[in-house]
Amino acid sequence: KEIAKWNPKALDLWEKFAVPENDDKESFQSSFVRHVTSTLARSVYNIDNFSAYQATAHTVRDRLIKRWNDTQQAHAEVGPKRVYYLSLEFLLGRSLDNALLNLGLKESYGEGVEDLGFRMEDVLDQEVDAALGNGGLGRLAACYMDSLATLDYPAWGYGLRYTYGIFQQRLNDGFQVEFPDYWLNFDNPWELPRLDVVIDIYFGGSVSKYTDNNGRVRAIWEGGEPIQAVAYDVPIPGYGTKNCINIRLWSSKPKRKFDLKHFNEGQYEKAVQAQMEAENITAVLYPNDNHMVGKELRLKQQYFWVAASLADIVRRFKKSEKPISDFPKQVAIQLNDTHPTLAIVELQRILVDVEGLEWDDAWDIVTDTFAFTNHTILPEAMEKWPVPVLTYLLPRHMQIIFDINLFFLQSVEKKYPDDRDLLARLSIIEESSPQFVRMAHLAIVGSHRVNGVAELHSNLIKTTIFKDFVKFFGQEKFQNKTNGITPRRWLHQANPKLSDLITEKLGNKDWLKDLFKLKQLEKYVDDPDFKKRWVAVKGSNKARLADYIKKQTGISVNSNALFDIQVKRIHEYKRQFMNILSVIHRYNLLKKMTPKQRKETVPRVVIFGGKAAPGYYIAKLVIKLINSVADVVNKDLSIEDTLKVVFIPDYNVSVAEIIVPASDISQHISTAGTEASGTSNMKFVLNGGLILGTVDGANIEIHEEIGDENIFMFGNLADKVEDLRHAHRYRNKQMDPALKAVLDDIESGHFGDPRIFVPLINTLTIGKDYYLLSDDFGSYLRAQDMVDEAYKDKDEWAKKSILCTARMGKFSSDRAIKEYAESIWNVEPIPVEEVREHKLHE
Ligand code: IMP
Ligand code: B1N
Repeated sequence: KEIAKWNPKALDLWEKFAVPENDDKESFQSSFVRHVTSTLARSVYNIDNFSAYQATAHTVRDRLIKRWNDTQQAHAEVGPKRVYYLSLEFLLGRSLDNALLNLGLKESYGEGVEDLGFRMEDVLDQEVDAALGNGGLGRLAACYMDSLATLDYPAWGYGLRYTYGIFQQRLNDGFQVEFPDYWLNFDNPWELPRLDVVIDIYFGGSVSKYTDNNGRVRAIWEGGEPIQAVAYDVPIPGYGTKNCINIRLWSSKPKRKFDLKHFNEGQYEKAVQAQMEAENITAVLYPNDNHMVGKELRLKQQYFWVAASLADIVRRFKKSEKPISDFPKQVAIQLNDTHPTLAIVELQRILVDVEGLEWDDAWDIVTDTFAFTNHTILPEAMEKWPVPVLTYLLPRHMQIIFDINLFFLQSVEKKYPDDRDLLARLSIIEESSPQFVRMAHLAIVGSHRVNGVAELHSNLIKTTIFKDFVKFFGQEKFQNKTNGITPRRWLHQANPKLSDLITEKLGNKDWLKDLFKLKQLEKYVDDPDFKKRWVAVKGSNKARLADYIKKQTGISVNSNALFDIQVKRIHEYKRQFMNILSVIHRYNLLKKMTPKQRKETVPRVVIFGGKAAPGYYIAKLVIKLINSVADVVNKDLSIEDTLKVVFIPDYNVSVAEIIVPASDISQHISTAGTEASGTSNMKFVLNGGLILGTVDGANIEIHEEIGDENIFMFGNLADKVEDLRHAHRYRNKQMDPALKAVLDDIESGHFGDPRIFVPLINTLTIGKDYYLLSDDFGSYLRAQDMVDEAYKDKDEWAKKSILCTARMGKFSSDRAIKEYAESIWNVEPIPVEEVREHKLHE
């Protein structure tokens, strides 16, 4: 508009030379060659698969940028309420295949790249994962961004641009070793550096009081040396829409490159020290899942990120020139766990100290703006920060937290006079020495909605960790939003053959935007031809995984065997230990069998994958035990290929895309009440794999949807867990004999030097068996037997597999996002195309 005022002809030129939207093969090839020669400065004589990937990626990037611009412009013109998803983790994985599919370019570009002498498969395989997350929580954020884009919501994600993502895992003698994930080694075509979008972030400094013109005492915080937050934008294209949303990732940078005084004195280390400290902030993702490690640098990451994000959000709001009281009408902020809780304090600080609002008016705006998702009830995952650390890093914020707590406790006191215990339990401050700030309490008090991530979990938080808050605030504040997954990546992209078969049967691709449409597949469960094709797709996915296993581990597996898969972060509560113990049990049975009996048993390939946090000693021992068992079992010719054990190294999103479509059975066997939801369970079932699982998290709702016959459930229920734990403490209970035999077997040295495994075995024997392996082992083995029996009837199994997929509609992240939008955020879709057409017709 500015340009048009100055030179009316300019707009025509802009239109004329706008990036072409031509999506045919030839346009792709012309762009590909241009990028090879200009962007990469290579030639036809000097191009390999990696350059082909880069040229293809840059071609797609051009299209993404156009959509990004159109979308952001449309939103700027309409000025809708926006939703901001604050997540310290975005586990995006690869982008090229996803963008090609979401933009509908896969076919034409595939042909285009083939003509040029490459295979799309090899090209796609060049990309390194963007692995800025640990596990479920980070991947959930990525699925939610896909759904927000696909459903045309005006949404932004905010996170950190870690220089190092989650470590790469390799195995050395069966032990996990970690290697840094320097994912930005080559240029990253999926980000748009906004080197001009820079925000100064302060730590430390001091707070002073002054009296303003109205005679009110106000606080002003003057921080120490600023550190710069630089924006990098990651475009997220929706499927079957031109909407393209944004994840803004902040990277830390020193404000001054080096200290001139030290530099001039020749003290070069000192001169660059500030620079290094500033760059450290976004250097590395903390590699812990469901576990808090109270490192100061982590707290600095959290504040750096929320302060930059809020400054950006407030700036964008102010462009609307609406009164500040309209803030919650324009802005919804979702807190992905407690990691961004300081955003609550930062907004209160901005409103009171900078905008000059009265405390109560500011606080109403704050609480109307924020909503908080809890993802775990494990005590070791609950974030709390020492008051002394907060006081010196963020003195003004600490004062504000004390004030928030004071006013909150006053309101509690008013409603429940003389209940000191209640006050202590609800307090944001833990009165220990030193004091701690309980971030979950702060998040609840500062939000208008709190939600869990599956029915059971949402009920549990209301009756356990947040019980007193429900009593005070009432039920309405506490909701459930069962997690979901995007069918675009987790079926269409990861399992192209199944996707094609479904599309052929249903007559169109509408199911990719309305997953309940899969229900129509039920019509075909007894159609022999369809069943045959369904089974063939599973077979080819298993063969693909078998190839991958051979390449990665050297182990040959029979793809006709039952593929039994447990892939997820290694954690005691997830009980991979119980799984490998049951494998030993199976192995011992197989050894005792006659050849005839062995012939009649179902051969199994038991597949494990997952990273252990580098400091999690017991979890690392589990990996070692799996590999030690694998070494013995896989070499043992006497069992005649009836059992193989595989640990796939470096499990990540792109490896998951190969593994998930290939399961017959996947295991989700957490102690009841410990896995908030789980999302890989949804991915496996969506791809026609059955579940062997406990009555926990989203397993329960999957069971409800797909029916009793199509899932294998076992184990004690969540409401029994506490009692069982107590029983352990007061009675030296008898261990399940099968379990005892297996432990004896390990201790006999059958799987290598048993001394290594002593601490692991002690968690069950002299430890308290906190995760109740002994209580569930018997029913686990019985459930395993039922799996074997059921697998013998191939036809029935095929039917179960189809019904699984057909009944997974509920678990689309589209459903989850619509629920958030309607009952928490109060935001509406903005169809970008309609806005643009409107504009053009004006
Ligand atoms: P921000 O909201 O200022 O961060 O801008 C994000 C993006 O939205 C910009 O890069 C533009 O693409 C778009 N945008 C922002 N303001 C306007 C506007 O006034 N008109 C059209 N597009 C805008
Ligand atoms: O969040 C997922 C759930 O499906 C899983 O059940 C749950 O375990 C997972 C601190 C976490 N909860 N808490 C974390 C991750 C990193 C960290 O530093 C906690 N991850 C989960 C999605 O709802």
